[in-house]
Amino acid sequence: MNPDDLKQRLTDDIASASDLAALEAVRVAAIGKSGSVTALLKTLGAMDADSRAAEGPKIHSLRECVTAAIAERKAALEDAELDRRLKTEHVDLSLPARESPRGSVHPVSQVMDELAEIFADLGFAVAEGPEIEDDWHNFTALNIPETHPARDMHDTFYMAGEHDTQMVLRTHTSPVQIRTMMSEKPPIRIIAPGRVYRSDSDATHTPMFHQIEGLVIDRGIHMGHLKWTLETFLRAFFERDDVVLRMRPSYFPFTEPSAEVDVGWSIEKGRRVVGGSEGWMEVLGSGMVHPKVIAACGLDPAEWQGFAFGTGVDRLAMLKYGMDDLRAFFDGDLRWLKHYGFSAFDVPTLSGGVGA
Ligand code: 2NL
Repeated sequence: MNPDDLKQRLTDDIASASDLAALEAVRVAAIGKSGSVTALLKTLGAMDADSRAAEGPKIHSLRECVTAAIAERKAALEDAELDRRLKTEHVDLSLPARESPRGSVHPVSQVMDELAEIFADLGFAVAEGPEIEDDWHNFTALNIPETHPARDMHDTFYMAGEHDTQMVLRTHTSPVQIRTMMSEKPPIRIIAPGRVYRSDSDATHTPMFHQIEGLVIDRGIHMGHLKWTLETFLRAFFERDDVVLRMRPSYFPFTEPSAEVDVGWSIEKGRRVVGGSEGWMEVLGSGMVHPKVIAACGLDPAEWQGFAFGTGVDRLAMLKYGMDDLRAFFDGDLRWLKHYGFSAFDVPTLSGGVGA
């Protein structure tokens, strides 16, 4: 077929291609490997020079025209397709939103909330303070002498402070209580939850962990107040009325007398649970605030007495929710959090709590 006739036929074919697939078929039949225009191009090779000079430009121009016409038709078909979709498709604003990934509350945060809730019921406020402390608030005011092993470089993270002073990552939350005693008048009833740091790392110790301490300062405070408070707190926390306490004499520089507190456990359905007294495990340290500590905070120990206690929040979480490896708390493994994490709506209700 001569180039002019072929051009006419292909122009008709392109114009009548009603969709992209039909247009593609026309393209392949025209300028594809064995297309009609391609076949015409191939005849040039067998021509003598004069015929080639005459026919060459016609055939090449035919190829260009066809290619351009196909591109134009393709754009028109795509526009038409877009118009059709814009007319027929619409956004349904009434559909529910696609769900985005939702986080969960870390067990340590959940337990801190539970503890704050329980102690709020008992009239304790939450106190907070800096994690980078000076030597005086972290050690000296707490009757921890210069030679005490807690001050050892190996046990504590020191850093340089301003004006040639030395600062320390607080090793307990006690400095928060020191600050409260310095700035507020008794009676004082506070808990101090938060991060604390020790240079210690193995299966049962992480260099950062969470502690909660409690402090009561008032007139006429004695060990009976301490024991009742701890018993009431532990029964509310473990949600069992049969939690039994055992207090053993102990030593802390900042309390006198000092007592370690064990809770009784028993075996239920093959698992060890808090409650009863088949065996004992240590959960708290406690005691009557040392007169030297009270005096260091500017209060008269003859007038004001108090009790204090401290425990690990991570450990309490492990005991209450049956977790077995302390290190998993800080791995950031989302699978672990999915298993143990709490929904933001799991506010601590404490059905077996203090007020109940
Ligand atoms: C433990 C023991 C304890 C305290 C913390 C305290 C705070 C002040 C004064 C006196 Cl300001 N005492 N805190 C008392 C006894 C024990 O913690 O085993 N913690 C993990």
